[in-house]
Amino acid sequence: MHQPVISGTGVFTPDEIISNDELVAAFNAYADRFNSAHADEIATGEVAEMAHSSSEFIVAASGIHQRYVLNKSGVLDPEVMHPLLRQRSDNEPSVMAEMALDACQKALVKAGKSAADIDAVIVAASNMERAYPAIAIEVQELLGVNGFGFDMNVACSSATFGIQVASDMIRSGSARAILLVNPEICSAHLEWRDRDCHFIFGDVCTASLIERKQNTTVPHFEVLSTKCLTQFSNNIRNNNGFLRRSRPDGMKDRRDMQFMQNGRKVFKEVLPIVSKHILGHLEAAGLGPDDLKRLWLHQANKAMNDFIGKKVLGRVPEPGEQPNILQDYANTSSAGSIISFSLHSDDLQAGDYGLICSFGAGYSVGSVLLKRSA
Ligand code: CO8
Repeated sequence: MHQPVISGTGVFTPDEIISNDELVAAFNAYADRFNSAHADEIATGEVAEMAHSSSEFIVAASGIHQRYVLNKSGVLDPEVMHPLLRQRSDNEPSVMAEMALDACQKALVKAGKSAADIDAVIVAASNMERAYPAIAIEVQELLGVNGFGFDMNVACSSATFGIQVASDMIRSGSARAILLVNPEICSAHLEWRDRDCHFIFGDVCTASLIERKQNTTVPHFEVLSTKCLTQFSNNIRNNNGFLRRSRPDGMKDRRDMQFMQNGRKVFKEVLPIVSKHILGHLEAAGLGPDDLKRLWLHQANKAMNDFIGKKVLGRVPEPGEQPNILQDYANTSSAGSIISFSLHSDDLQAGDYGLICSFGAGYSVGSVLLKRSA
């Protein structure tokens, strides 16, 4: 059996940023147009008037100040309200593969490795650009990796579940090193015309290089153990699967083809599951909350993370003990906890313990217990 380690991570961040104020101005312009176009139905009560959004609400409810996106102009155009991405030919790299390539190259540099050292690529994300061929196989080709690739999807927990899959493969010997990549184009399946959720998501891609400890030449994190949990819930859902064409009402622009959630219920139901999950994982490893130097939590909501940190540690977390990145990136689904880990882990000392934890649609919860090693 080999000891799996994370020896490098990389983050691809899009060039374009949308601030809360820009987002709210576009949404309110859309709402005003909608209201004037439907003035008669609104007057008779057949159609509900669209209320304005506000930056103050967004910051207070979520802690989000801005988000990175692949295309800003489409999202902010009240006539469009979604990203506009150039249609690529089948001979060009797909959008997800291009984001993945950038993040993987950064992870390879950080780990001091080249494509020849890698045996597999796993692309794990909330939504795939296409069903087949797997994005992972395209990334494998672009990187020049021999071996194999496959895609997997556990929504917000795609990265942590992917780390479990990759770590188990390293342990058993089926690969020497694996690139686990999380390209999240959340902007393309977010409903920007719904004020309840239009502020939540952003685009990004993270990559983690997981390999055998004996092959590592850089400071790294041993993957001590992983713990995954799922429990079915319709409170976060998207119905934009391949069966959409077969619906009797056809290919309409239906609300349920974009991200749908009952945010309040998610908040209430997921919090106790996550706190219990983390404490159970630590206990099984013979550790207590006081042994943890850092918690890299899923990045959906600041209040949610404050609550989990307090519940797990039994006190208010010290600054930096539980770093948030959602104020800059918003919710980037599976990539959020990995961005936090990537940006806020180099200062840990040999022997320090930390834990990555994701949670979200499914419901799904995934935790990864790490130990810093020189
Ligand atoms: N501006 C002003 N007012 C607003 C706005 C707005 N933008 N939006 C809502 N309001 C109003 C509401 O209408 C409501 O008014 P009233 O009280 O009169 O009914 C009031 O503000 C309060 O609304 P909420 O109860 O909805 O507000 P909350 O405090 O609950 O905050 C949140 C909403 C931020 C959504 C919060 O509930 C939350 O963060 N919940 C947790 C959600 C979560 O963690 N979800 C996980 C989703 S991520 C995931 O699983 C990945 C899925 C795959 C990726 C998808 C990519 C697109």
